Amino acid sequence: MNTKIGVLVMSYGTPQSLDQIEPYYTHIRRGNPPTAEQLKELKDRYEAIVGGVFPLRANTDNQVVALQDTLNRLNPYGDKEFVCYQGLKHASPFIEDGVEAMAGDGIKKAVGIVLAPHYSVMSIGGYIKRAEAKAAEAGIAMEFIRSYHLHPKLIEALAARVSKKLDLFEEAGAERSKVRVLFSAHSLPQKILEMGDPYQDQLMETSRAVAEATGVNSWQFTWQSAGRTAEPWLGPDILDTLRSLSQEQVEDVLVTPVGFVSDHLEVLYDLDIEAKGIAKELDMRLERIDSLNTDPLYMEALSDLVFQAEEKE
Ligand code: FEC
Repeated sequence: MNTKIGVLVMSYGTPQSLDQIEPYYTHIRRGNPPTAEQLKELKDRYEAIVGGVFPLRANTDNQVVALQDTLNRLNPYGDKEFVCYQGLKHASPFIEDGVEAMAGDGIKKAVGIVLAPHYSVMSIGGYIKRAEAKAAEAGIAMEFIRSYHLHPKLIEALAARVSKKLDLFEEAGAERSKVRVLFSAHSLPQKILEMGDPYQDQLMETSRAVAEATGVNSWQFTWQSAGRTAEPWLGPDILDTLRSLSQEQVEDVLVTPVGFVSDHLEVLYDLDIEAKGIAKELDMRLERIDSLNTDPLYMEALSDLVFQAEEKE
């Protein structure tokens, strides 16, 4: 009989209905409930994207299914089978539920991977810490993938999306070399820099690699989706960057959110509604690359990483 290797696929999590937004937001705020005003503002954003549906839910489900299929299709071992379990940071099934489900199925060895390519102690570090603690309690030996921001298949998948959209700009009459490619990612509090966190450097490395792979010279990196807290967050924010680009007479912008791998609020609202709205006011054309979602190359990249981690165990 084949040995079952567990794969804990971790992702941010999203509510499943409008009435779950409050507990979800409270969880993100480490148990502090949002004010009525903050809650309304978040509900309004979810309603604006798809009217009460939460795309990240189905997208994460699809990614987990696609990853399990890819793992078992490319499986280089004759005596092992890979079984994926979901573990979400801020919604059910939580990271701890995923580890418990593996233990319940008798899994003894597992690999943990996050559906986000760049390491920060405040993002991936947090996922791993929770999974490690629960795995130790459940008696599962786990190996973790901390980042994969330069995996060649990830870069290839992102580069293909950038090229496809640049072709569309050209077809619409724009000069390819004049389209400004704006790589973006979720901002984090500035204090991560004093902590020597690799997040910013990894994001720059991904951006540079995609620019090189696509022959793009006119590019820059910008932050997006900063939290609504009093402390300083990494900037410039994309909305300010768009205003500066307008002063530089840039007319065409291709947003490439390298820190996200799925369609969700931070892409569908922060970029497609908010950033596009500002671009319109500034008389700029703003497009964004399609999200990776279940892109086969992305699934292959994740599978390679799982196999490598499994060999280390
Ligand atoms: O579609 C959805 O339902 C969820 C979209 C979503 C993703 C996501 C990814 C990341 N976040 C990261 C860091 C922070 C920090 C705070 C924070 C707050 C929020 C709020 C919402 C939210 N995040 Fe998120 N994030 C998503 C959604 N995030 C909603 C709360 C309202 C707001 O501030 O907009 C601040 C927490 C605090 O108050 O202390 C920090 C990072 C990522 C990318 C890596 C990953 O996916 O884990 C980093 C998707």
